[in-house]
Amino acid sequence: MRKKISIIGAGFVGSTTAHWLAAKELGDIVLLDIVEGVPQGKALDLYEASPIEGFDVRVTGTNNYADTANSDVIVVTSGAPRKPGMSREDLIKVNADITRACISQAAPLSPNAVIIMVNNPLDAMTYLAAEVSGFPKERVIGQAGVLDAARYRTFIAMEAGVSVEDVQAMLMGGHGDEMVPLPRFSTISGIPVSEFIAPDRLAQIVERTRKGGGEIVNLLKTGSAYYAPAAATAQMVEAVLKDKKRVMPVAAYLTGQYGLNDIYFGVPVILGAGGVEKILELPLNEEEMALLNASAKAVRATLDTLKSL
Ligand code: PYR
Repeated sequence: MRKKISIIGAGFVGSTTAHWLAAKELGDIVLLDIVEGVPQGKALDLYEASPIEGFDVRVTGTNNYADTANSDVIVVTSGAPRKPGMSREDLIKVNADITRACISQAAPLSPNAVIIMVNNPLDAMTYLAAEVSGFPKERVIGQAGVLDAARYRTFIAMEAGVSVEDVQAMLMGGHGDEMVPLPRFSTISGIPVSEFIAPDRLAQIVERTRKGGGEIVNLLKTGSAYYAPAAATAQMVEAVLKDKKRVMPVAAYLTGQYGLNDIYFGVPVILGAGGVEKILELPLNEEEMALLNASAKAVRATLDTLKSL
């Protein structure tokens, strides 16, 4: 039987995620939105591309949560995107209400699903989704590290003049401007990135990565990024549905790892059919730990705001 993936939110990120998932033939896709006609229209349009692209998956659009029942993966993209001048944290009130509504309706219908959160502020919305769904924490995760690491990898490849395929990079922390790209854990085909890029240029790349989401917002002016966020989400869905045991950074629930408790935070994990199957603890040095703690402090402040709403 085909796998079933429901995407809640048929905006740019949701519909582009559907596109990547369909192209990868990962399963039947249900695109849900509260706006009437939009998920139906986008789903039908994408389905009509299938004879040309040759993907045998069913794509349907709906306004009715009943159509998402028995999903293997639920992706939540619903929410307001940021505009120039806004931080991801500025979205908390409106997106918390939306997240509560989406999860309380979708989770009971798919009790065995893995939930992948994509809306912002990402780490706080993932925490909220875990709370509202009541799912085991390893089956509620947030997409951010794959996207942020992809930006970092792109900038490294541009600077070094090498294929993006050969750049592997780790990045940890919250999905905010305090995120922590880790040059010491970044290589070009196994060769330390420091062999290719001078320290001052690498520092600039780290800084550009941290502000990578904002760079796109400032260019688009009317919304935020969607191609790379959607591709990152699709890669996580694939890791779960194919039980690939991929090693990637995701927002995972911490119970003491890196000295942090009761927080969703970007860390490297093994991602498979069970969601987060293992959290990997890297031997960070003092400087890296200090940066990580600064990022955790920022996520904690957003969580405090969430809890006070
Ligand atoms: C980003 O592009 O980083 C978002 O959070 C949407």
